[in-house]
Amino acid sequence: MNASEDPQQEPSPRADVEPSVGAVPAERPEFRAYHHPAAGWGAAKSVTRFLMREGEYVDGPRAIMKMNHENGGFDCPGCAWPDDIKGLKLDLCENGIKHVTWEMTRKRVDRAFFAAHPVAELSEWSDFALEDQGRLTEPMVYDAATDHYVPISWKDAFELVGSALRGLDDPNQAAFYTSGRLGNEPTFLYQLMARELGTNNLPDCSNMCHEASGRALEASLGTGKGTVDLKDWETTDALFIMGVNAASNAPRMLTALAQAYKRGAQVVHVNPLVEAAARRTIIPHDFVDMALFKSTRTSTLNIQPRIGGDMALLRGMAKAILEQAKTDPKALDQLFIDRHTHGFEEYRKVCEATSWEELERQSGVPRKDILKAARVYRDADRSIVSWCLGVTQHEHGVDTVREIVNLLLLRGNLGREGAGPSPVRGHSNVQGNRTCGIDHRPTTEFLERLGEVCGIDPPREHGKDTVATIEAMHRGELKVFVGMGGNFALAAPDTPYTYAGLRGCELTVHVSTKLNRSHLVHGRQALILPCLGRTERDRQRSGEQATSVEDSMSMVHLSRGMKHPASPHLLSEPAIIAGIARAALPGSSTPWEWYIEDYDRIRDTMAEVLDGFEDFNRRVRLPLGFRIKQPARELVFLTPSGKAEFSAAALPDVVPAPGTLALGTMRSHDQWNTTIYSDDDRYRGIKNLRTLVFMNRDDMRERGITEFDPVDVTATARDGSRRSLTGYLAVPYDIPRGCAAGYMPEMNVLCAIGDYSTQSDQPIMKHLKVTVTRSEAISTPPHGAEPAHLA
Ligand SMILES: Nc1nc2c(c(=O)[nH]1)N[C@H]1C(S)=C(S)[C@@H](COP(=O)(O)OP(=O)(O)OC[C@H]3O[C@@H](n4cnc5c(=O)[nH]c(N)nc54)[C@H](O)[C@@H]3O)O[C@H]1N2
Ligand SMILES: Nc1nc2c(c(=O)[nH]1)N[C@H]1C(S)=C(S)[C@@H](COP(=O)(O)OP(=O)(O)OC[C@H]3O[C@@H](n4cnc5c(=O)[nH]c(N)nc54)[C@H](O)[C@@H]3O)O[C@H]1N2
Ligand SMILES: [Mo]
Repeated sequence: MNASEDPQQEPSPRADVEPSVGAVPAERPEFRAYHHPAAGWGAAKSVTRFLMREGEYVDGPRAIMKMNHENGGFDCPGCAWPDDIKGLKLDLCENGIKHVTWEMTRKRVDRAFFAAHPVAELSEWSDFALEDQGRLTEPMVYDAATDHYVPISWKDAFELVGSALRGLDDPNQAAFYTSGRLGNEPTFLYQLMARELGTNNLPDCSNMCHEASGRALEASLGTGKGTVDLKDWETTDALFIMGVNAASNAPRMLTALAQAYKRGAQVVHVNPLVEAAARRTIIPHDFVDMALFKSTRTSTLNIQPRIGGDMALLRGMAKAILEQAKTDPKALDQLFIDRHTHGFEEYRKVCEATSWEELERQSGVPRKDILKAARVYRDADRSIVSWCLGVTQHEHGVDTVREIVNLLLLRGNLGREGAGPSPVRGHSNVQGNRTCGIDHRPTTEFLERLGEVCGIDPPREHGKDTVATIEAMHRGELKVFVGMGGNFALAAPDTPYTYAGLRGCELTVHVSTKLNRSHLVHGRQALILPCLGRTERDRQRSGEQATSVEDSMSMVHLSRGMKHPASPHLLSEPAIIAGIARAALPGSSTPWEWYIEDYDRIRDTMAEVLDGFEDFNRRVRLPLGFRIKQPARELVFLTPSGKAEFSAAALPDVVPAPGTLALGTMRSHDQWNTTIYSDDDRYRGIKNLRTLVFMNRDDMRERGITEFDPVDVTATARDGSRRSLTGYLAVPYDIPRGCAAGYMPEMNVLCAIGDYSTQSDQPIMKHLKVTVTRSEAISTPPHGAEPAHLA
């Protein structure tokens, strides 16, 4: 694979280093439609194979049994799905197990490894190979003279970061990125450090993920979170699952879907692709089902909108409900609308003014199917709408999430059992990060409380998000970049542009567990600071420590690692933050060292600063933890009108221009964001291939493309610049015409830095405007033969 950038764009100094993410690409790619149920024995087999490969069959299973337990144990870092409320002892999934095992590997990246491999050499390795080397063991600093990472003591490492931060003309020349698995306590310290330094530059993965959900819910309901919990999922009459590949990315949701089906609830999936979760599952911890190979349906209706067509579909459903209400007053909950909402008349007018033809065209869904979905919604006493990235990573992501709320408000599906909006968050603590202060646009009230309790004077000026951080690097305005977890270089859009930005920094610092691309695409000076993983024991002066996390449904609970640390030289994330803070702020009156001795002390301060964290230390130790109050759930709306706000936004035009396709980037089954476990995507029937484009057969035919033909994919950005990937293989798939899909992070090359939503500032990762043509660069191999670039 190679990527070319627009000649108008400034080339990156080492644009030769393109992401080469795949695992073992030498094997022949295969594509065979997958017909088996999700989870069940297929998942069990895959886990066994994975545990064998990682050599974890001794420690692995024992540790895994401790995952997601109500008392003790650690929270699965795999996703943000809540733990079973009945304290289910085997509340885990294939991908969670893979994720944890990946952290628990016995392989190590030590000083000998770095001595043997210069950065220039490592830069040629695939991303899979980098992470596959195992756990980082001690702090390393980049030595430009030899192009090697060499060992450095923790003390010197902290001093290096501290002096760089102290030497800045303006604290806004630094940015502090957070990847969403950082626990609440280190999160709180991290934002405190940034604000004590004087900046709100706190970009995070949320800027690429659910920013749109937060902003929409805030505008509609006054608080940027969902209102439901698992009990609601268990009692609802209708579940609408939009834009999420649950079988791969939130597999524990499968159990909830199967149970909903079993008790007769309606389960409607809205996705351009009919994903595995929209078919059947075998519930992995239901031993009878497993033994009898008994699968349960997980869907009663599948709707395939075009990419970006969700808002039109939702508006169509609302229009149908409003039309029905003329003869059937029960179709609307007029009492709820009158009492609790604002802006209904305007919304009704917008719905009435939009023609069915327009709704069909924009959604890509025939009217009869829109009506089918509306009927399910009308007939349900209680409905939940759940969504993930298929809804958020669009130009109009905020409007679409607000349209979800509009629909819910029409029938009073809020503030009562079994009803409400339910975003599925990504990283296991991404929601907690926001709650605990990672926000480049903090509220004045939060800053005032923080300042008062912690005795600092936080800056009021808004900070930079992910995209703004990269742009500031290019302007030379951002000199120090600290990444608290994650893999910024690969996760961010416009790969060569992001690389060049990072390389322009004076210092890049990454707190990580494994070697990744971000360590190799570094600033003039660079540090790798290795930390304890979530599975590992964190021993401090007062004894063993635990940190807390908040799941998608606002439950906060403790997570306690029990494994022996991968190396004696690892520090915990809180300890690393405190070390940097002390070096950067020598005169600080914040008791950094005292906090680290006992995390209860951090929690006591958090209880004073954060809404809903009163009595934090006691409540977090309750079985299953505690739920942060969600005012909208109690029908208290912190909006200017004091009511839930209807949004009457205009319908966007999402129909691709002739000859172009709308392309969504997504995850395969065997990957965790930028971490790739293998080149397979089991539920989509793919083996040994990541450099692919899923296309509608008719779109392929029109272009003279057949299965596995090499193609060039060219994206045109808003500013007219173009970015291409060549030699990808076309795969015919059940996807609406005009739509295409492929994998992140390889395809981030196609996503221009300037193409972010004007509503959420999120990069438009699910809606790239592309052309796909037969690749001229590579001669077409005979069908089934080894494609040239993979051979
Ligand atoms: N195993 C595993 N688990 C994970 C992750 C992982 O990488 N691996 N990542 C975690 C993170 S950070 C996140 S944010 C979540 C991500 O979870 P998902 O949101 O499931 O992530 P994606 O793979 O990007 O898939 C998005 C889905 O949206 C659909 N889609 C694309 N465009 C549209 C559209 O216009 N409308 C609709 N309705 N659907 C559309 C795609 O077909 C796909 O099914 O998962 C989390 N959990
Ligand atoms: N095109 C496209 N791009 C996308 C997306 C998309 O759908 N399409 N999705 C976006 C989304 S939703 C997200 S959330 C971002 C993800 O962006 P990030 O969160 O930045 O990326 P990850 O791949 O999750 O980070 C993996 C790295 O985290 C480190 N790590 C693992 N465990 C720990 C730990 O316990 N502590 C610390 N300190 N480090 C650890 C390891 O070194 C590992 O290499 O990507 C975004 N990028
Ligand atoms: Mo995410």
